[in-house]
Amino acid sequence: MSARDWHSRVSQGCAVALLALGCSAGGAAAVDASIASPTGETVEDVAIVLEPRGAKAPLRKARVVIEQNNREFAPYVTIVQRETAIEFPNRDPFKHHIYSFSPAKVFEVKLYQGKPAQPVTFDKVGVVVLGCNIHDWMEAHILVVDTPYFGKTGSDGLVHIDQVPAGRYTLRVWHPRQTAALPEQEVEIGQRVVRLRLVLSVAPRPVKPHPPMPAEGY
Ligand SMILES: [Cu+2]
Repeated sequence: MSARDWHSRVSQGCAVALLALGCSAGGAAAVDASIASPTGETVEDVAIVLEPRGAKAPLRKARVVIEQNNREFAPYVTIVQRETAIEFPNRDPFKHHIYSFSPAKVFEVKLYQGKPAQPVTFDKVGVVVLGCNIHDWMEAHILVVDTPYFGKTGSDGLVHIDQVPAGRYTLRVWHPRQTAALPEQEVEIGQRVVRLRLVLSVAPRPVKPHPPMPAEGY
């Protein structure tokens, strides 16, 4: 899925409230967002992405790690800027074999333990779904974006994006299990904190029970 496709479908049922309020303490521009479900529950792992509408955003090198631990990926959702290299250390005492068939990045790291010799660089914008050949239930999502200004909500449904230069941005909202996309919108960032209150409908994560650990340990 390309970045353009994220919001090709506009949600009819989701309300969006956008408010710009008050000066931030240090005059630095920032975005504070809270995301709730239509019934008022907080929503975790929602990506909030700000793409500059003018000049290209600078590339920021970040060290990003997605672990395999207790036969799960952690974290479940990762957002990175294009060209970011991600490490996939296996913390389990047995092997994983991770892969993606997503057009934004097709790759696999074959049966391995410990830390693979090379990180994987994500050079195309889009969504990458990770799986594991050994453990069918393992699943994680990488959102590759063309900007360093992004964040994702914690379990409290809140996200804070700091140090955003003043200017006009396209705001995108995304969650891997959203049932309808929110429309993108334009946001003006100045010497104020932009506060967003968003409503997003997200399907529950399917419960995929882990089979008991076999005696040989995988
Ligand atoms: Cu695995």
